[in-house]
Amino acid sequence: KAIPLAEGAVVLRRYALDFAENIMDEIHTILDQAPLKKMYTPSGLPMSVLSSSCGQYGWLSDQQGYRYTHHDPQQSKPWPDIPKSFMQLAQNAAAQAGYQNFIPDSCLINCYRTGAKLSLHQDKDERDFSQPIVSVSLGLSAIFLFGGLERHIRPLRYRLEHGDVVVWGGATRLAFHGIEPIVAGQHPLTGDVRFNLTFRKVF
Ligand code: MD3
Ligand code: FE
Repeated sequence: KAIPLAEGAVVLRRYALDFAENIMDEIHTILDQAPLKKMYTPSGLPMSVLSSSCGQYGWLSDQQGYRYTHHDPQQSKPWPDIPKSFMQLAQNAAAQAGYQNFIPDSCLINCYRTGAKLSLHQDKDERDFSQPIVSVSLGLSAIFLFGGLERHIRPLRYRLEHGDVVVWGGATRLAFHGIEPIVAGQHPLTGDVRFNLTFRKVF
């Protein structure tokens, strides 16, 4: 069942649970072709999260800034396709939240090791903010920080667990958000890490 977290955000708790093994197999196949890599903020600071992408566009961050590209720069070939099962999951989840025509062209794969975090930020590199973002959490749980539309608003803390899917649309699409440092642990499917997938329509 769909639980509204805030105006425009719909949490589908454990929605991906039955697909998690298949998703992890697909993730490993993708990462064989487009390995995880460390990103750097435009100011040159290393990020603690490791990232890769699949789909028509992949997300990159380095001293040249945040951007989406057709190619994995380390592979000189296009990003791997988004697997059909990923598309179905993302589209079904979006439909549950009222988005009947969500066709993602990018899936960002984030890998969090112990202590990895994501500072409060907005996702503004996509063209059309009326399109939602669908996120899928796998493995170790995380404390998600859910802020407001301005950076100074103190974020709410919300636990995201293995299999949780959230559709971020409406007013929450431009909300500040982040992830608290991941606490050490072991998960039967992912071992000592958390994976997060974010499905987006970038262009
Ligand atoms: C709320 N990822 O990739 S997922 C990101 O767990 C990102 O890896 C986090 O923030 C992660 O940009 C959080 C949940 C999420 C994703 C995108 C959002 C929440 C969002 C965009 C707008 C508002
Ligand atoms: Fe984000």
